[in-house]
This record gives sequence, structure tokens and C-alpha cells, in this order.
Amino acid sequence: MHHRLYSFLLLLLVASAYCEAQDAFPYVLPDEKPEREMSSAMHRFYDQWNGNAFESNELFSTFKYTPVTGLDYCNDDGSISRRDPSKVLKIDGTYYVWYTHRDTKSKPQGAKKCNETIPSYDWDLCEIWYAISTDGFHWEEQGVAIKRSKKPEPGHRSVSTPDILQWKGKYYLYYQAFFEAPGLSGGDYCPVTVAVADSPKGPWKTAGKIVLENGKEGEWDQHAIHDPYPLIYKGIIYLYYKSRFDKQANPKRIEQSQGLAIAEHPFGPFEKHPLNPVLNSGHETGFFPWKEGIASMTSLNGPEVNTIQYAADGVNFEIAAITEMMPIAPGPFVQDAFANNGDGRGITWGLCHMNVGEHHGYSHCILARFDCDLSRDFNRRIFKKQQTRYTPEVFFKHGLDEQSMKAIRAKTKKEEDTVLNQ
Ligand code: AAL
Repeated sequence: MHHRLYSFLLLLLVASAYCEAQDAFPYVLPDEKPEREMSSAMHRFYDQWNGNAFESNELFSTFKYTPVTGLDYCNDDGSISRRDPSKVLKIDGTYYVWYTHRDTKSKPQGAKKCNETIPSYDWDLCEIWYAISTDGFHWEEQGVAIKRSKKPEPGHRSVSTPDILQWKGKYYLYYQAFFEAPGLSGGDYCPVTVAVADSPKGPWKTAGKIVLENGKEGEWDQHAIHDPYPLIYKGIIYLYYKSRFDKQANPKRIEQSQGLAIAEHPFGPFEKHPLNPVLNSGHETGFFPWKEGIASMTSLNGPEVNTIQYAADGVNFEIAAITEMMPIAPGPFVQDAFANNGDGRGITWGLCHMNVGEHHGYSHCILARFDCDLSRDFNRRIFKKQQTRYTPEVFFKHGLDEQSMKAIRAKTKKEEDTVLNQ
């Protein structure tokens, strides 16, 4: 009996000592980090999130989407696709955008069935076209900017995924130049090349050489060089790009990641940054000058998926905000993409692409507009609200397929594992 009494008294003593040490966390959040025992989450709230309300985090935003008008998709029969829009430029009051344009009688059929007229994937047998707009909602297609080249020139199979640089009065289009159908070999052999023009309407003269080559065997970016994205930063050309680690890795610890290559002239030579990869996540990543550094819209893949990140030096990115339903393949309107003034103001809209159909490689894409508030010059509260709720239709659209449903209902664990762990 005595033993129990002693234990109870001891427990009471410890509990009361502890309770005297601190009261419950206060109802009114202290502005400054309080001097008290705290959980790691509350340490993080003050240390990583500066004790700030997410609404006042200038690099936090949600996104709203609007269909763009003026572009025909042949009743969505899959023969016409527009995807991977460049940054949007505003020149003499007119907006310009360049993008991957596919117009093939057949839908993509995969690498095994592709031929000179049947594309392997949505970005195969493509050209680079452009469109103009006065309001960013209605666009008028102008036609081809860069055609496929003739064998054996770079891009004779397909040219895709352009982005634009304005440098010393001239315009430069960087793009993936496919020497073979995407998906044929282990990777995509589509190193980056560039074309130059005196006017955004062209005519474009290709450099006729590769300016950013795949990494060597064994290097992180040996698989492919995708999504060239030039900015002018610190007076020179910062060309961000995507690549991916070992495609066969199991488990995939990092899939897509972003690199950086720097040059003093648009035709290069481009030096890959020694700290590459500079992002451990993302897919087609949008970048924009922010204060004295560079911010990124990191979506689709990786441990840091759906984040807005910031690098005060343009290289070492840190998570600045976590968001959701980010634009895919964003081509933001970046007013100061080439201002090089160390005072990046941010973005409020741009174009992106949306896959029409199940598999992103076999379906066609449409261009769409996104709006947001990732700007130091606005405070649009409609973009600072969280708790985006989706209708049941949206949730159930992302449902179990028949096979998975069957496996889950299966009696045998083995059957479930084979299907659900593919
Ligand atoms: C896109 C981009 C690149 C890839 C393919 C077309 O989303 O990542 O351009 O090559 O997919």
C-alpha cells in the first residue's frame, strides 16, 4: 500500500513541478518566439515561418485558372497539342508566348510504335510556334517560329519546350532539339540549342550547334536536358534546366531535379554550376527574379513538391512556402526577367499547360492561364486563402482503377502486392 502511495505522491510532485514551469501555450500567438519549452512544430513556426501568418508570406500563393480563347484543338481529337509555354514577354504593348506545337494526324503511340508520322509522345514530331495577345486571355496564333531541322542537324526529329531570352536588343529562343524520338533510348537525346532573331516575330536563325549537352556517362544529368529557362542575373545568363537521376532506380529517391548553367553570351559556352542539381524536386519549373535572388515554382515531383522556393544567390534554394494545385509547365509573365537590377518584383500571371487525357505522354495538351499573387507590388487576398476544397467529382476522378480495386478486395496479400506495388 505504502509503495503505491509513494509512487502517486512522486507523480504528483513531478507533474506539479512541471506545470509550475510553464502554462499552456497562449491563446494569442506571441509575435516573437516565446521563451518556453516548445514542440519542434512551434519552433519551426517561428524559425522557418518567421511566426508569420501564411497570408503575409509574399511567396505564398494559391492559383486560379482560366481557359484561354483563340486556339483551336480540332475538337480535342488529340491531333493538335500546345504545351510547355515559354515565359510571356510584353513588347510594345503586346504579349508574346512561344510553345511546343504538335499537329500530327495520329495521336502519340509510344516509342515502340512511332515512325516518321506517328509521334512517340506528345512532344515528338513538333515545331515551335508562337501566339500574341493584348490581354493574356485571348491569344492569336501567329504560326511557326522554329521548324524541325533537316537530318543530321539538331532537332530534325522534333523541337520542343522553348523559352525566351532578350539580350542586348536581340531575342534568343532556347529549345530541346531531338535527334531521335523521345523515349526511344533510356533517356531523351534532346540537348538544348538556340536560335536568334532581331524581332519577336522572327525570322529565327538557328545557331546550328548544341549549347547545353547531356551530362557524361555517370553524371546526374546524363539522361536528358529538358526545359531550358533563361534569366539575366548578376549581369550574365542563368539558364536553369531539368534533368533526372537514374530512371531505373528503385526506389526512386529523387526523380526530376533542376540544374543551372551560366554563360556570358547567349550562344555560350555554358558552364554547368558545380553545385548542380540546385533543386531536388520539380518538373517543368518556373523561375523569376525575387528581391536580390531567384524564386522557383517547384511542382509535380520530389520530396519538396508543391513549394515556392527562394535562393538569395540564385543557386542555394530554400523552401519559402508550401502550396497546392500549382500550374504545370508554367510560363509566367516575368516583367523583370532580364532587368538584372537585383530587385525582383515577382509575378501575378502566366500560361501553363493542362493534359487532356489520362497519360501525360499520350494525350494532347492545351494552354491555359493562371493567376496568382507572388508579387511584392500586390496583396491580393483571394490568392492567400488556404483550404482549397475539391468537389466529390474531382476526388472520385482520382479513384482506384479496376485492377487496384480488385487487388485490394483480393483475399491474397500476394495479389494485392503485385498490383499495388507496381
Ligand atoms: C515536358 C518537359 C520536357 C520533356 C517533355 C517535353 O513536360 O519536361 O519537354 O522533354 O515533357
